[in-house]
Amino acid sequence: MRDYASTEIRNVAVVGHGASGKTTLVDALAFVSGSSKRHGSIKDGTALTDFSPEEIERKYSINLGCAYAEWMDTKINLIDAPGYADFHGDAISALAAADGALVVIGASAGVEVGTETMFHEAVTRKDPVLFVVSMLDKEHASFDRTYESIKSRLTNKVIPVEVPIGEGASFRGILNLFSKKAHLYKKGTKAGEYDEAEIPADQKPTFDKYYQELIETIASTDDAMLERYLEGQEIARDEAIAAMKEGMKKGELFPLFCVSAEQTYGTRALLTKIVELMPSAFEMEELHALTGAEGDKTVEIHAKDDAPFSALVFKTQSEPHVGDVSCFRIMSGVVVNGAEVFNATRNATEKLGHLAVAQGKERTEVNKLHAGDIGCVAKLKNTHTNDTLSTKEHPVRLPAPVLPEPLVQFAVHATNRNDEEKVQAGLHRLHDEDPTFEMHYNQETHETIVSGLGERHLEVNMAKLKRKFGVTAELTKPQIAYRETIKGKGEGQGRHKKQSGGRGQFGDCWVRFAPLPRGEGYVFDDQIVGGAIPGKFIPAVDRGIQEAAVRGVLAGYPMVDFKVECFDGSYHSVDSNEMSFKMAGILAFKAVASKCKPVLLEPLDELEISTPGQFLGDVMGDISARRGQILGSDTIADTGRTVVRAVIPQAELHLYATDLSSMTHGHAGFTRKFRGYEEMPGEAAQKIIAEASKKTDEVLAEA
Ligand SMILES: Nc1nc2c(ncn2[C@@H]2O[C@H](COP(=O)(O)OP(=O)(O)OP(=O)(O)O)[C@@H](O)[C@H]2O)c(=O)[nH]1
Ligand SMILES: [Mg+2]
Repeated sequence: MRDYASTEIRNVAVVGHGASGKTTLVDALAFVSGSSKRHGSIKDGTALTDFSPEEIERKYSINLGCAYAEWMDTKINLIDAPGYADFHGDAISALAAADGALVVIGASAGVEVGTETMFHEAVTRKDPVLFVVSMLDKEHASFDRTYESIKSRLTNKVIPVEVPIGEGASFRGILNLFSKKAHLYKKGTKAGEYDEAEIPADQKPTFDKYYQELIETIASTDDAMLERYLEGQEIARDEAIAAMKEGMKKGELFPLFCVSAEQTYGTRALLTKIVELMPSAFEMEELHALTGAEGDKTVEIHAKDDAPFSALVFKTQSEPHVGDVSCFRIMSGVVVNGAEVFNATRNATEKLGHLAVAQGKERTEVNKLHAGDIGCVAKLKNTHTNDTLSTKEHPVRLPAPVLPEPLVQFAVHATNRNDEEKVQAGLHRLHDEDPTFEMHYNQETHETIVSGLGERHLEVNMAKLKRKFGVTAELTKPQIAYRETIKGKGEGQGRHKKQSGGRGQFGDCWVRFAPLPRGEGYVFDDQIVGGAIPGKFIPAVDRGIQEAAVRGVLAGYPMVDFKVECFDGSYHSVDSNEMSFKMAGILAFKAVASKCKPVLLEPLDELEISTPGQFLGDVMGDISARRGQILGSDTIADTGRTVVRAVIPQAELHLYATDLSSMTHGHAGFTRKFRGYEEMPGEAAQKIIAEASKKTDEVLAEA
């Protein structure tokens, strides 16, 4: 491959709802341009950017994928983003690596939730957006309906630059409004070849209508142009394109194109427009990065070759037999094959051996890459997704894209107990690749918890674990870390006495229990006067009580938030020792705690749920059904959405993300954070207590 300078590079993220045809489009664009040798397909498992076994098996994208199309002396880097919400993290990373977005919309489905999400992400990032109506050959395809759905649900600044001739089975061409020509396709077209023709007579009214709309819209972006247009002057193609590009940059215009990627119809015109309308990598807006490992200063980063090298690693992926493959976007400077670079995020030096560009899973070695380009490299030792590569002389850290928080949790257990360590190591590696997949150990329930963006996300990661690291693990509903406390006061004795020949054991203590406010833990108060218990044995009483409290008195959960006063006792000058007083403490706990109105505490989370108004009733009703308490709600005027704040017991939140999504057809979102512990209401608590005693009985029966 030849060298491409920053001005000759376009970086485009291909985003949209699940199954809208993104991967098929990326494959077709790379193939039609001649940069990829084979026209792959999802059905055959040969699509360029869906090459992992997990993707081939499931027939949807899981990881972002990199490809390129060389067209009009330009290298178009295409980053294929997954569409399903479970893999939203990679879609954000794709946008972070690109300078513009193709938002793909299936012509039968129209705008869907994922289209809205990704369009808003792109607009928020101030990326120029180009809409692509895909699958126009499919049954029930409708250009008009799709166009209307964009206007009503996304933006009324959308403007068609192409209009299809025919739809569904009769889709056979496009009206190219800029060139004022028709592109006519023949059945069996292999690589987007078409006959250019005058606008067919039966299409003339359609053409006239959309042409007028296009030119008026473009002209109205500039007063001088509008004046000339109103005077009846022609707006030249180049001028119109330049104005449209400018309008896109400002977020005032969103052009719309038409394709059937499977048949390669419309792909050549789209490639041309990507080159003409998307900003070059050189036009990248300046970025602000932190310098040095400590990040003490901010610097401006420009896509210039003569600046120090800096690059954002937007994806790492480990592959058996290959090692880690890292994809990076160069933000400034050039990089040569074999260069030594510095990872300031982790304070590690890395060597870029076999510097390459990726066409799906194929990597082609290159000598040099310029500012703004996208490259990849294998076998970096310490570099993970979202790290910055730079140089030792000019270490910088680029702002990492903000990825969504994982909200779905499962406990994970190695299928084979001996594999526990390998499972842990594998899960860590999966997190390094995908920061939206997390793991932690819950000390209270002794379980490893994995969290992700959805059930499908976690299930796919278990499949990756098996294939990449050769171990299997199962996901189960996580145990809830209940606790116990007391609501009443009480006092009593713990007396341990044992006489078994030789030297005996003797310890005796009197204690008072009282509840403490939530979150205060445990307090031990030594009130012994006159040496009723010798000072050296008192800590043993405390330890005994703490040891017994770990197992509670109701259902085996740790008892918290209570105070113990040790106010009396007795000892034996020969038989008393620490062990005996610890036993006395244990006995005292058992005797007293159960008399002090013990209750179960449960962990609660605070949620902020954002939902469109029409689902509010269902969302609220569901919160009550989950024993939740609504704290308040706010309606956001310009979006018509309501944000509900509620406190819900963790025990009722397993799979909430899935349930909320099906309740609102994917339109609602939420955040969740730990709120604290509260007393569990009677009926629910009784169930947990009954379950615990059943478990104890089973253990006893087995013994
Ligand atoms: N008829 C027709 N089918 C298409 C076309 N493009 C894609 N498809 C089919 O639509 C399905 C989804 O296509 P993909 O390319 O995987 O869609 P995607 O947007 O990448 O999906 P995710 O990665 O899961 O978000 C596949 O079965 C494709 O074969 C098209 O132009 N015409
Ligand atoms: Mg895909």
